[in-house]
Amino acid sequence: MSDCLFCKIIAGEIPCDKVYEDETILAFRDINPQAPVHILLVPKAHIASSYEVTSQNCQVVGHIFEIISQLAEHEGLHNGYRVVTNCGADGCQSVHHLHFHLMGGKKLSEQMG
Ligand code: DGP
Repeated sequence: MSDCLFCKIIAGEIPCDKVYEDETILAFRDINPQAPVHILLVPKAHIASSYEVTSQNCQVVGHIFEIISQLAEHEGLHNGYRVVTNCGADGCQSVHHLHFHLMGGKKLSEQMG
């Protein structure tokens, strides 16, 4: 998707603070961190949101969670963390490329909505 911000980051057209990359996913630090550790994990294939996750493409979501577990260990999130994906207008999704926020390093708010 030529007009997608995260596709441009994946293509290397826009720089990012990369923490993990393999053939199917990229993880990089959020430009506006909400916690001491705030990493975004994205599939390299353009999937607009969790609305578009299907039986055909859901394998990458499981892989993202496998890497979340590894990154949480690597980032020292031994006291817990939060994983969030925002979807659509009510979910306040601002970048329309599926991504998972990994946040931790402090006691997070109990408010979820
Ligand atoms: P969401 O609201 O769930 O769509 O989250 C989008 C996140 O993307 C938000 O936390 C800020 C982050 N973000 C937006 N633009 C950039 C960028 O150019 N670089 C990085 N690293 N993060 C970005």
